[in-house]
Amino acid sequence: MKKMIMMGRSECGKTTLRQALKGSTIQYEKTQYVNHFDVIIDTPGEYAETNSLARALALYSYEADVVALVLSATEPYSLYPPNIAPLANRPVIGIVTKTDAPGADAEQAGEWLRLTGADPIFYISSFTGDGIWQLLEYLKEPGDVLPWESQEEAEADRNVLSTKFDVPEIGSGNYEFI
Ligand SMILES: Nc1nc2c(ncn2[C@@H]2O[C@H](COP(=O)(O)OP(=O)(O)O)[C@@H](O)[C@H]2O)c(=O)[nH]1
Ligand SMILES: [Mg+2]
Repeated sequence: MKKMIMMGRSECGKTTLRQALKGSTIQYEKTQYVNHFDVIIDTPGEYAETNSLARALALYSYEADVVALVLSATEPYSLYPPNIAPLANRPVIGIVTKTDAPGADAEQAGEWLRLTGADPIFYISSFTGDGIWQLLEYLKEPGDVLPWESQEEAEADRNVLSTKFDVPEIGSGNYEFI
C-alpha cells in the first residue's frame, strides 16, 4: 500500500476514516499525537489549525507516499487556501468525508479541495463505507492484500459503537467508556 498521511482540522473525520479503512468497527478516540498505523499516518487536527505546528506536518509528509487533505462535507467553509498542493513534494489527494451526514454538501467540499490542487478527490462516508473501495484501490500497490476482498464487502455499513457527540440518555444504562 502507498503510505498516506491525513491532514485536516479537528473533527473532519480522519480517525474514523482510518478505522473504516481497516475494519468494520468504529469507536470514538481523540488523536493525541501523530501516529502511524501501518500505512496510514493519522495526525491531530491541531497541527493543521496552528501555524507553528503546521511545519511539523510538512516534515511528517516526507514519511508518506501520499498526502491526503481531508475536508468534511458538512463544512460551511474551507481552511485550505487555493493552490497549496504544490507545496508538498508528494502527490496530494483530497478526501471529502461524512458524505452521509445531514446537511452534507459533498460537491461544495470537493470543489474547495479541487481548488487546492489536490487530485484525485475521493468522496467517502466512513459510516456507510461509500467510496472506501476507490480510495483503497488508489492506495493499493501490486501484491497488496486488502482487508476486504470485494467492493461490496469494503462498502458495507460500519458498526458505529460510539461517536464524539452521542451522549447516552441519562438513566438508560447504555454507556460506553473508552
Ligand atoms: N455522519 C458521519 N459522521 C462521521 C463520519 N466520520 C466521522 N464522523 C464523526 O465526526 C466526529 C469527528 O470524527 P474524528 O474521526 O474523530 O475526526 P478527527 O478529529 O479528524 O480525527 C466523530 O463524532 C465521528 O463519529 C462519517 O463518515 N459520517
Ligand atoms: Mg483524530
